[in-house]
Amino acid sequence: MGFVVMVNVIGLGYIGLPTALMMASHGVAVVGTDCEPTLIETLRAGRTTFKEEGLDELFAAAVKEGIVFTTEYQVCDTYIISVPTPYEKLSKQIDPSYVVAAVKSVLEVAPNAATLVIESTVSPNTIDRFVRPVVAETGRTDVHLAHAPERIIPGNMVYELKHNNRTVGADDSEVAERVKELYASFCQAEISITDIRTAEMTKVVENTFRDINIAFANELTKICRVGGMDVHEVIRIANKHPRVNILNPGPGVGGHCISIDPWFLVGDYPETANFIRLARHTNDSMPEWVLGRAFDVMRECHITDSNRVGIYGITYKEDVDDVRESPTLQMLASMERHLVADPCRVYDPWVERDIVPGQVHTMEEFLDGLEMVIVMVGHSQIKSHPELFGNRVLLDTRNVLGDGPNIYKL
Ligand code: SAJ
Repeated sequence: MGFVVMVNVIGLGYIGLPTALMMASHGVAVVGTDCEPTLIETLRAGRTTFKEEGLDELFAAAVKEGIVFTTEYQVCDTYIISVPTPYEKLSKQIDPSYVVAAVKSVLEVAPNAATLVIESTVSPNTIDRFVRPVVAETGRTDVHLAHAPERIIPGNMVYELKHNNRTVGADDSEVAERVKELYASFCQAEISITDIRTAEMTKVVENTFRDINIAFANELTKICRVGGMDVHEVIRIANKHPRVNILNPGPGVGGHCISIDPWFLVGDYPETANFIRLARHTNDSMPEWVLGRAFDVMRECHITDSNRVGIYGITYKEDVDDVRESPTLQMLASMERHLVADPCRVYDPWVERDIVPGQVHTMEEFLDGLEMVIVMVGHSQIKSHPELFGNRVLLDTRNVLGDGPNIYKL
């Protein structure tokens, strides 16, 4: 392939790290930079920083190819910026401060004609409004900007990095083609070229599409509960229609993407993004709704001691170790608001570090003395072995445990 471009990946989190590793293992000379010294130490010690299918193998391949990890920004042809983009809780608008800070630091070292590729998800116009002025302040007219939003799904990142179609937005086709060629070093799928604002919008739209579709499934769950119907049977049959594909209802939408990106559109277009806002509120209402449902099941099963009810699953979805914006954390916060006195017993086989009070670290310790379990995450551990729960009462919010007299659904 003979492909040796010096790339500095800025931000080695859930997206930056696999992207850096993927490029390095495909012949690109990569330096990964992160401002967090302990993260760099861990990587230098030969360990990855989160669990993900195929990541350790990819890491080993990248290290073999000579990837370097550092806290310093490098002098490079190309920078890939993949830092977090949270939103302001009140205005619902994007908080571009991490992106802006990264761009400023890059500009201090970037050589003439360097290309800055923003991978972080940003709302449409963020690059025009916040990044271009930073470049203009430095008086630099030689650097190029591009936006190449990531699309990989946690749980299948390594595969999707290679096989998902991608988008590259840039100001001119020559820059776009160069960035495309860089991604084509590992991406075997189609790479569409467009302008920067369109690229920004497509990314936010993709996640909003999914949020709205999950909200629809969640609203159906509530309707079916009130109407005494089995939502899963309704969805199963409705989905046999050739143009219907309803997603899975669940205890809420977590993660750092789908639960956040739609807010960018609501924040920027508050008068018009009504449907999107409602979907967000619907999904955000689910953890509290699960709590109400748990109380109903407890009543029905004559369980009066809430200390004998535990929560299985802390992560935002199955078989990942990411707990950001997780429905379980939202539900625990809601319990606190309702002044539930004792911390609930909580267990997640994917979460080794202590995140919440009441958390235990083995299934045995978790189940000891429990009469009921609220299953918030459908990890493979229980999907393939629902018998682990014995004959306890189960509130199966993910519909993964099958049917049984002790199994209640949302
Ligand atoms: N969920 C449901 N029902 C479903 C599907 C998901 O309740 O039918 C819940 C999950 O349990 C989870 C949340 O929604 O709490 C989001 O999970 P997800 O698997 O749908 O998506 P993420 O957040 O892991 O990754 C998404 C993906 N976007 C789309 O599928 C449009 C991924 O491709 C993006 O790269 C990623 O966001 C991102 O980083 O933006």
